[in-house]
Amino acid sequence: MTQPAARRSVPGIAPVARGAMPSQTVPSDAEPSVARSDPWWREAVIYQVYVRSFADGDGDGVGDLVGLTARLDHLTRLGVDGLWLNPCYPSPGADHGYDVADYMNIDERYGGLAALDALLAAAHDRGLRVLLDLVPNHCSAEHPWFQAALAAAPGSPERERFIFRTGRGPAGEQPPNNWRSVFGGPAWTRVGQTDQWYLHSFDPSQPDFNWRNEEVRAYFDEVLRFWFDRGADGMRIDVAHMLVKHPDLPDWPFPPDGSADYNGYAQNQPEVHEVLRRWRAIADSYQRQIPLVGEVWVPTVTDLARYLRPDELSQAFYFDLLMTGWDAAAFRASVSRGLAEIDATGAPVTWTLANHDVHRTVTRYGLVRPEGTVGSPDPVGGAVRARGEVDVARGLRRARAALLLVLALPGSVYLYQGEELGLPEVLDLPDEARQDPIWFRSGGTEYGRDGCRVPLPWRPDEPGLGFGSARTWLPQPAWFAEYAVTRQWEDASSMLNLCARALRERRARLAGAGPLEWIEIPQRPDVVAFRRGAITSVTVFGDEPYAAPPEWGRIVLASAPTDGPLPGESTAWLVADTPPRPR
Ligand code: ISL
Repeated sequence: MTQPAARRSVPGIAPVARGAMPSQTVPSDAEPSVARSDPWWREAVIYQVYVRSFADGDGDGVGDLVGLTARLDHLTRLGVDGLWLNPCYPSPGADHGYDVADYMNIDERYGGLAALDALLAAAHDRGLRVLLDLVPNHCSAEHPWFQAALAAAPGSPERERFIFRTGRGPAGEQPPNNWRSVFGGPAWTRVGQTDQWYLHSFDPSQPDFNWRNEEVRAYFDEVLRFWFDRGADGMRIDVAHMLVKHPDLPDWPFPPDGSADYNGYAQNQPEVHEVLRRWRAIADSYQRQIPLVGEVWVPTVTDLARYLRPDELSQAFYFDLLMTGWDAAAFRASVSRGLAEIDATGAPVTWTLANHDVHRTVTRYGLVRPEGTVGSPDPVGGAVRARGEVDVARGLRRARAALLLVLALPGSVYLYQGEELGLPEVLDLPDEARQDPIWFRSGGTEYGRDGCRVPLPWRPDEPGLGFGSARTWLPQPAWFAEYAVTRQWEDASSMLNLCARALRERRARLAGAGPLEWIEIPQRPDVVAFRRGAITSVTVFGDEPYAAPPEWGRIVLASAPTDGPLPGESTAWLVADTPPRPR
């Protein structure tokens, strides 16, 4: 049921031929001067592809790059500007690719390097950019450097690339400090029965690199150049705030009542900015605009803004809004904070409501009765992966409304695959199917992230719902069929059609529209409205309908059916035939 791909010409994209490796010295930017002055990514909508769950090209139950390339029409029809691929490098898969064993290759299970070249060519041909995912904080324990470190003596140059320390206690049998792994348990693993331990901020199979070591820094310079030379259009940077640790690795004063897990010595150290500046210089040495998009979880928006100084990251996900519940005042405050603090850096705010680490939007907004506290080892896990009774219809209404609100904001937007389908989280995966290391490391107290990673439903009446294999790597629930792509294209009121229309309207009416202007509605504190470019965006957070003043114009798009007042829990975009005069 897919339509032929629309061919768009986008300045700055040079088609990359299958198997070709554009060289760094040969500019691959068709119109560098245009792109230079107006970076393409500032207002881009990027679709996040969790490759193993998007589409399966070889029938083994796991999504791959061949499957993705074959379904790019879905993304062009949706109308996004590009895609970000979660890691698909060779990896034992303990954290599904966030444990990289070879940084300059593509896993054969995803089709190898040839499949990536083919994807780049096909995407560029359609005017879609492709961002890859850099995982620099840690590698896989199977990476040759870590294997060499284990084989080498304490204090050797091989061990210096990682963070090995002598344990505490008479025989070094206690971890060197009190740091905890984000996935649960101590952040240290002992090397056999020796007194040596190595640091892993995540799973023991993901040893942390020592970013105070020049060899590590030089290695990642090479990794970045490798992918940019090959035609990658940008990089998402995994846990960009965590690379550098406090030089003395002191104990962190965790509150004894266990109320906070944040460890200020394990992240957000001043020297991390040296690394980001170095990468920025590399990206800027190319003749095309290459964004570096950071995954940065830091305590405040002010902290976040430090990563976005002009010579550091181009963008960083604005998780503040993702962590905000369905509440008018909180939403508006979060958006204002982002615009004030992030805009001041000169970087665009990079909005996102979902990714592969958090509960799906429909479920977050539809949670009517949370189930006590979440025993999450991860400082933000409890907020973004709360469980309990979910009102799916309500969650979907809110997710539709939130999506329209966000798409009207100035800046760039990241959509997580399945968000365009309004997929809810799969909360009831059988325990034996779960694969997330968080599930194992927390001793089963935190269900982790598998529920947002279930393979996508494409066609309702095929085995595996058209994913490409009958047995998918995580089981799809029967109700996934209702959300299938083909079914949604046929339904004018579907989330997919709403999303596609919103992207079209955004492109047509909001490109280069500049900042927003809030509209105060004192009598309705549950309504958030702003004007931007030709559009007035109005979101009703409460249940009561709201009649927008006639001078705001006619509705061009609404997240819920209406022929008069806007229903509760909806967003509408209005356009006045004569734009209101600036006040
Ligand atoms: O998961 C989180 C939010 O729920 C963050 O607190 C946490 O830091 C996050 O897990 C970091 O994410 C990134 O690095 C991990 C990987 O498992 C995630 O998938 C990735 O997005 C380790 O590489």
